[in-house]
Amino acid sequence: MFTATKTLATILLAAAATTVSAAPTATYGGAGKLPSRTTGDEPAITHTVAAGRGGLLEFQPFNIEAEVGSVIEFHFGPLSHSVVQSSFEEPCVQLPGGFNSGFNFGVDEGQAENVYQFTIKDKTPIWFFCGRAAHCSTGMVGSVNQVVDSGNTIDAFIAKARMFQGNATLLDESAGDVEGRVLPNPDPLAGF
Ligand SMILES: [Cu+2]
Repeated sequence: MFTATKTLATILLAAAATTVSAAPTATYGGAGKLPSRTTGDEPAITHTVAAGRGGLLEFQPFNIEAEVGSVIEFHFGPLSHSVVQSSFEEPCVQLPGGFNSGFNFGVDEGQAENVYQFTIKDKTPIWFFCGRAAHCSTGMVGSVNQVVDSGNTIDAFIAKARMFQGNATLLDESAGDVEGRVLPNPDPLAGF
C-alpha cells in the first residue's frame, strides 16, 4: 500500500513537472541544444539531380539512393537535355510505359525554367538516360537504387551505355510521362 501511494505521488509530481516544462516560457537547455523534432509525418526528401551542368554530358549525381516516398527532381542546364526511363539491359532505349520528360527544358545559360520530378514508390531500381541524340552513349545515364549484389550496378550500366551505338531510342512522348511531372523551377537563377 505504501509503495502504491508513493507511486501515485511520483506520477502526480511527474505530471506537474510536465505541465511546467510545457509552459511557453520553457527553454531548451544549454547553448547549441535544439528542441527535438516531431517524427511521423516527415516531409518528403527531395534528391536534386543536375543534368548537363557545366556543359558536361552527365547527370550529377548519377547514382542515387532514395527512400520510398522521396522525390527525385531534375534541374536542366544548357543546352537541352531530357530524362527518360530505360531498362538495365538497354540503357539507351526507352522502357515501354516508362517516363519521358520530353525536350522541354532548353536553356542558353543557368537553369531551365521548369524541373522534372517523380516520386519513388518502391525500391525497384530505376534506370534512366538523356534522350538527346547520342548523349546516352557517351555515358549520360543514371540510376536510383541500384542493387549492388545483383550485378546490375551503375558502373555496369554506364559501361553498357557506352557500348551503345548512335542515338537513343525514344517512344512516342505521350506514351511516357507515366510517373513524372513538370513543375516550375523554384530558383532558376541559382548558380549551376
Ligand atoms: Cu543530354
